[in-house]
Amino acid sequence: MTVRVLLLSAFLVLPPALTAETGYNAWLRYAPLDEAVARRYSEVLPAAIVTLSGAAPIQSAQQELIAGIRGMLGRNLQAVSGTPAGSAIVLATLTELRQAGTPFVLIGTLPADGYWLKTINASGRRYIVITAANDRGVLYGAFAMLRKIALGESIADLDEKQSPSVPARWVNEWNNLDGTIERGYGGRSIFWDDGRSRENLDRVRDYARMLASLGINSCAINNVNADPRLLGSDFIPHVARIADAFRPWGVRVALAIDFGSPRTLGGLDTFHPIDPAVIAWWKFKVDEIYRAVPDFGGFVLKADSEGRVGPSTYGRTHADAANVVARALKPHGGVIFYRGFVYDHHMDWTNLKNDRARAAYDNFHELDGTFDENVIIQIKNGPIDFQVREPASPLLGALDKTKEAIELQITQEYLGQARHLVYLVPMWKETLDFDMRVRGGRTPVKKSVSGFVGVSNVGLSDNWFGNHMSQANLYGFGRLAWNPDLSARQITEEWTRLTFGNDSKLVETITRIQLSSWRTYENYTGPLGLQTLTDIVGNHYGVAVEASERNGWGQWHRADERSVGMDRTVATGTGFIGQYSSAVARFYESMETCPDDLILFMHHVPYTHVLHSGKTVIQFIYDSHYEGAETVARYLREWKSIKGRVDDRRYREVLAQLEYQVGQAMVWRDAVSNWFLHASGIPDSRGRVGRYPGRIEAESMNLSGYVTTPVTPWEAASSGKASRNGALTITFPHGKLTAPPPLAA
Ligand code: GCW
Repeated sequence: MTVRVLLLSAFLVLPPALTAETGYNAWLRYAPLDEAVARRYSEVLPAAIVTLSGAAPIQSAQQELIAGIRGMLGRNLQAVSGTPAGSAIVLATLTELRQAGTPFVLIGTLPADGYWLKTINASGRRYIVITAANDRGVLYGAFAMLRKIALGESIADLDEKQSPSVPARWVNEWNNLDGTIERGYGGRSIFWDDGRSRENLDRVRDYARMLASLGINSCAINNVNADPRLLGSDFIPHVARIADAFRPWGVRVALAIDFGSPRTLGGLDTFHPIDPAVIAWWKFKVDEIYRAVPDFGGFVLKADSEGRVGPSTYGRTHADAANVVARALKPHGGVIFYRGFVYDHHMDWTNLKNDRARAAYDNFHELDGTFDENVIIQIKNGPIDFQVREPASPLLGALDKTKEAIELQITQEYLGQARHLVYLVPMWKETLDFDMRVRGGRTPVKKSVSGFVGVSNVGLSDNWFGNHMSQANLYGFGRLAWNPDLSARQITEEWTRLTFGNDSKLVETITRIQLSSWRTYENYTGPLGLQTLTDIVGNHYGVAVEASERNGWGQWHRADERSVGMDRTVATGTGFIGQYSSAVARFYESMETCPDDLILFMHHVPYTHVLHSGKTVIQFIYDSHYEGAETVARYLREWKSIKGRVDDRRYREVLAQLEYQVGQAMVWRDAVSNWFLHASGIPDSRGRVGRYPGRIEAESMNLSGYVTTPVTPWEAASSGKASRNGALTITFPHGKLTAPPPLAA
């Protein structure tokens, strides 16, 4: 007995950061705060929490505050409904407050989803009012309040109004109905399994909670390479189940659609966008969806891209396609996100004037003004495809009479997937802050968009992404969609403190690693605007410098024995640069002003071209790869330096991920630098590339049972060769190693 009591109290005094955590609660852990801090909050927080209506998002707000305050401060708030008798936290819309009368009437307005946190002192009572124009806004206010407490900010005398930068804050989940996820790295779908909605939707509810905590208000639950079956009458009840799970968190369900559905699903002999039967089919289908899901958000459509059918089948425009669907949605208040990611993946690579980067602008620019007002063109941040570095897409800011949304990829497809730590907020900030200089003034991208869409692709893994640190990308996406003026540092510190705790060394270390990680990854996977030098026709993960070339996909870097880079100039190249406003075009067109970071994206130059940094292109490629790999090794050391400040499980899991990344960064370093040494014949001035003293090549060892085989691409293995097939004993100059046979042998 005594032993048990002792053990129990030992458990209670364990510092919270050290208890094992799976990462499931992400930034919504509500870990106990320092006692002194908790006391300060308890002094100003009333004991009761009141709602004035039964609206589900407001009920969620109440439960969330009760749970959060219990977790962080150890206090149990008393839930009350109706006008409070004493001091209280009050959760209500502005209209409900007006109905409640003095002292709750607040004079002021708020846009949809915005919130107002306000302290009211009246007749010796103290009210903390969390209000908004709509239910969802009240919920966002509750999360904001909890965030303040978790971050140690004052709540003593509140009067803070906040509203989102744009009305549409969506995530897309590229989930297939069989439960797989296209470009998903955190396990199988939380929505679908075996052709139907999952029996247990708890994860969906918890995901909606995470989205709500960031102010994300809609989620498209299937792959943009859409399965038409999803619109089938027998399938709509599955969509409705998911909508029910989302609703208490103010998240509307949305669907990706296949433009050929009137034919494949509806049994028509056409999907021609102005055919009366097709128009009627879309209307019928949309009405049917809204009967089952009255708060349905709308559609995402990928048409005429990567093998998807679209209006080009009938020689019609993207506007014809978008509008036929938009008109069906319009009476219900729904919107259609029409993807700007339209390009020809069978382009003739031998034609130096061809350029995939031109595609989005070329396809959509002239259609400006022909889209209905509930159409939003969804434009990837860069003109190619979520590469490690791209300039802002020229289409962002080129549509004056059409709504546009920026599409950012949270899932790290070309950015190390779940295996490399790469934090994307600094990259997104660069695009959002980039001044397109259109309409005669300062026009940063963030001011031109009326929507943010994040391709999230969470899965069933305990921590949703397969990497604890990747959660920061979803967090950062949501925070930027709410307020793109937040700095990368502020977002990172917030996330770190909410996710790992307030210990200052820990916050400083994790923030430093996260903030520099994009540059680090770029350094070893594709510097100077080369784009990610990966297998672009396969899984987009490992190194394959040549994979970009000699195919129709258009991710060309055009490296040959003398020079490298895509000439996108107006003067001699593809003319892509001319798609920007004249001020921006001038800046990229001239090598004098074009930044080093994008030089090979914009220009074709000799390896000996001297950069603004004073280095030649080839030496920069070598140096950046060594620097990138060294920095990952430093991350590992830095992570080890916070052992004991992070709970054991997450510490070990991130440690293992970083250890792996250190090795992979070396593989990338050697493969890319060797490839360029091979191509250019110019040695590394520091003598590292191609010379590895002390390294013993597997194929030069004395192996029994192994067979030496060539590797494709050759640069992915030292000397272009690998040894395979299960031998047991390796004898090399300094000794002997005995290894068990591989399982597959
Ligand atoms: O980056 C590419 C991906 C495809 C994806 C496509 C898109 C869903 O490799 O897997 O398809 O982009 O954005 O549509």
